[in-house]
Amino acid sequence: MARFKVVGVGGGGINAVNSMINAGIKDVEFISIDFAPSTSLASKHITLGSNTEECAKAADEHGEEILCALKDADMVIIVAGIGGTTGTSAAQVVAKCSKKIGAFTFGVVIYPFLCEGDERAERAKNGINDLRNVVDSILVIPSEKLFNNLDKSTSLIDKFKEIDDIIRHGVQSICDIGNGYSFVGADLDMIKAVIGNNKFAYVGIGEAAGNNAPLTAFGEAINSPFIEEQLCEAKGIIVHFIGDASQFNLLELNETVMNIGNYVHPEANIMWTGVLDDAMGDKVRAIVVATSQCRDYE
Ligand SMILES: Nc1nc2c(ncn2[C@@H]2O[C@H](COP(=O)(O)OP(=O)(O)OP(=O)(O)O)[C@@H](O)[C@H]2O)c(=O)[nH]1
Ligand SMILES: [Mg+2]
Repeated sequence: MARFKVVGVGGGGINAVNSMINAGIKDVEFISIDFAPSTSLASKHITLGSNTEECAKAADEHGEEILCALKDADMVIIVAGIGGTTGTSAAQVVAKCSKKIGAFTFGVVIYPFLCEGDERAERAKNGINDLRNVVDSILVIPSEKLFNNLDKSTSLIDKFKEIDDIIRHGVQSICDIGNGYSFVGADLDMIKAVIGNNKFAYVGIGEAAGNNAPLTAFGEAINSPFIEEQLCEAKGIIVHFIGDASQFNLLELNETVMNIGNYVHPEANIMWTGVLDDAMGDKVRAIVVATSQCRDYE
């Protein structure tokens, strides 16, 4: 089995990690890092213990402790809200430590809502552009794009939870594939080949039931607000299905996977995988992680 370590850095990162722990993601070790003791449910918490202004320096000073926590990992997934102080600066330190031990390093960052202000947005952009230089691949969740389907009862916290769920499903899929649970052969090296090598990744999720559920779920995933128009330029795509065995009709599945190439760049590296879960009932979930070459985040 591959060894996965997921590190939540700062308040947003730790909340996202807590949601994974509450949902019972298996075969993953969780670590959290914040400047103060926190509400983290991770088995290992590192307190940087300085005022937040000195966060980058404090994270550097905890390099040995971070290296020790990451030890033996094959893949390190760093989750942080970007644009604040702790996540933005300490995520880079964690990424450097992860590269140092030779782990495949995947950054997952939550980009702030517009209403959080220009200053935060500017810090977030700079933070992403710095982080992308020290990870193998970076997935940015642009929170602002969740502004469709809003009504007066939607709270900011609801939207944070929605983002946490998307990250959780993405992380669970990567770990399941990497651990060999897919019913079509796949492993961590194949994931690395598709999403690695200095890429920008984006994620979409869809769910459907009934006739042709895999195809409908895939359609919903690629039309999700985080994917949209960029997909045609994607040079890599992983399409992962979760559902009960009865939902994977061979003809339907075949039609769905043969279709993937129509939506991405002609040279795209395409990978599809699936995991059985009878708790899904008559539903199929499709999780799409697509990648394009890294560029400056604007
Ligand atoms: N999905 C999600 N995003 C969050 C959550 N909390 C904060 N964020 C986002 O993450 C960004 C960074 O915020 P925090 O993670 O609280 O900041 P921090 O890294 O702890 O930094 P400081 O508190 O400033 O030291 C925010 O601008 C929000 O957009 C959360 O619970 N879930
Ligand atoms: Mg904080």
